[in-house]
Amino acid sequence: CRRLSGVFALISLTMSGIRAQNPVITHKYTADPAALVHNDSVYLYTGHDEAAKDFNFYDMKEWLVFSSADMVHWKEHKVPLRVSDFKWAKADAWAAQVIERNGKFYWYVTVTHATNPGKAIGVAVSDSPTGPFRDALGKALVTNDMTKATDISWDDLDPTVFIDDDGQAYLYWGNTVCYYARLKENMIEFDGPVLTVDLPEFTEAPWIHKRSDWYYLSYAYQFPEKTAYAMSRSITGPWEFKGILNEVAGNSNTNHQAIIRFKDKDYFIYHNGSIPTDGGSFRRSVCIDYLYYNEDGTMKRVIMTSE
Ligand code: FUB
Repeated sequence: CRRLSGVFALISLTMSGIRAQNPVITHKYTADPAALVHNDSVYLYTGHDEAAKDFNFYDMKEWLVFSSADMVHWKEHKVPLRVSDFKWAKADAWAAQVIERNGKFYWYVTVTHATNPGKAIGVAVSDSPTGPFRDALGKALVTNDMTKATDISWDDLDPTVFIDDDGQAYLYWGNTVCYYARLKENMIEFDGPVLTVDLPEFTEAPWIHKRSDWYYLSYAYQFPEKTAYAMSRSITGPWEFKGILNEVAGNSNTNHQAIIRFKDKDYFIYHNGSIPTDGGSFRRSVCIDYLYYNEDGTMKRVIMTSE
C-alpha cells in the first residue's frame, strides 16, 4: 500500500506536479533540508531516510536534490551524491548544505569517518546545482580531533555555509557546541582557527541567513528539538538569543531548518514525521511554511501547516 502510494506520488510529481501541501515530498522520506536560490529556481537538498519500519535509528546513504520555480511543483533529479563518493567515509548521509561561488557549487556534508571515530564534514563540488558532485578534498574538512570544545565524537556535524557581503565565507556546524571558521576563497580550506559561539541549549542544525542589516543564526534547540534563533549585527557576533521560532515538528524528535527568501516571499523549510503509519523520527518528511518578520527584524513564530 505504501509502495503504491509512493508510485502515485512519483507520477504526480513528475507528470502533473504536486499540490501545495505538507509534506512537499511524499514518495520518499526526506530529512535535513537545505535550500539554495539560484537564478529563477530553488534547489532543495535533503537526506534520504531509508530506515525500515522497525529499525529505530537513521539509515541514510545518499542525498537528494529537487528543484522548483514556484515552491509547489518539485522536480526530482538524479541522485547527486552518496556517502560512497567520499572514500574516507563509511556511513551516514546526514545534514548538509550547498552554496554557489564563482560558478561552482560546494556541498558541505555530514558523514561518519571511516578511520577517525565519529562524525566528520566533507565537501563535494559540481559545475551544476543538480550535480553530479565529486569529493573536492579527498579527505575530511573537519574531523573529530580538530574540535576540542567537547569530548563527544559526534560534534562535527550539520554544516551551514554563508558568504558575507564582503566575500568572506564561513562554515558553522556542531552538536552540543556550535563551531565556526572562516573559509578560504577556494571554499575547501579553513582560513584561521575553529571558534565557538555561545548559544543557549544549542543541540545542532545551525543555519545562517541575513536580512537587511541583521544576521540570523537559527538552530535545533533542546531535545526533542524545537528551532530557536539568535540575531547579530555581525556574522561573528555577539549573538543575542531571541527565543523559539518553531515548536517540535509533529512526530519527529529532530527538527532541521533552512530559511530562504524567493520571489519576495520568505520560507521556513523543515522536516517532520507526519506521513501516516510509517513516518516518524527516522522516516521524516520535508515541509515548507511561510516565514514572517516583525518590524524590528525578529521572526514571528512559524505556524506549521499541512496544506
Ligand atoms: O539526519 C540525521 C541528523 O538528525 C542530522 O544531522 C541532525 O540535524 C538531525 O536532523
